[in-house]
Amino acid sequence: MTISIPARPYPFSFMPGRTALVIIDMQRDFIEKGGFGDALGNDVTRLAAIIPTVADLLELFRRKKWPVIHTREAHLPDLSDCPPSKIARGDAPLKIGEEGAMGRLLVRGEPGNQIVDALKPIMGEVVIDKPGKGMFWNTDIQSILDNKGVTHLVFAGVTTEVCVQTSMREANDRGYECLLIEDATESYFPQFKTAAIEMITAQGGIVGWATPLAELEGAILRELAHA
Ligand code: TIU
Repeated sequence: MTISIPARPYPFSFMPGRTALVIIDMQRDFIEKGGFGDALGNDVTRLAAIIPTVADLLELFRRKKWPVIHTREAHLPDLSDCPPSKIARGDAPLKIGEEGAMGRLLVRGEPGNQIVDALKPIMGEVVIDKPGKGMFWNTDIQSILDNKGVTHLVFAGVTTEVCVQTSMREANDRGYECLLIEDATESYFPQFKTAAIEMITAQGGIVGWATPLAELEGAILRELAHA
């Protein structure tokens, strides 16, 4: 069975069972005050606004028993997996590994590194700690997807033009068909979100597809009606 979803730049088709949801970095570090995103000078409230939509998308995959993968941007406590260039970049008052209001910034196991309560992973869902912006570099994601037979990825999370776009580009280069749920992703910069989605879908879907959650929900309902 194949499900076809209206999307930009043309309908996205996928087979249930070969499709995983990837929720990128919905962690307190980026979404709450006192975290890494806040230390970089960003207005974090923009990102919190998508939590209900991401929760609906997550619930849809859970109901269907389709695979779910959560990522976190996270470094080892000794920062041995963090390039010095990444720590040094910018003039933030707090750097990666320094103590913030929710523990050490972007460090595994710290309170700020946890996924927000509304989207907490449950048993059976994969959680990937990734040291880069992309989800493939220095992680086990490729073998996890291979073992599950996944060929299609549905993306959500933050931020659109940084970790989401980098992960989609990495996935696209590895042959995955990628759909971004455009109201389940957000940026600190609205113009960058718009531009990232345009870049992803331009040139016949050079990186992948984009569509609102309602189109995915509608396509699944239509499929059930025909089943
Ligand atoms: N700063 C910013 O927009 N994003 C990041 O640093 N990481 C992710 O996007 N997860």
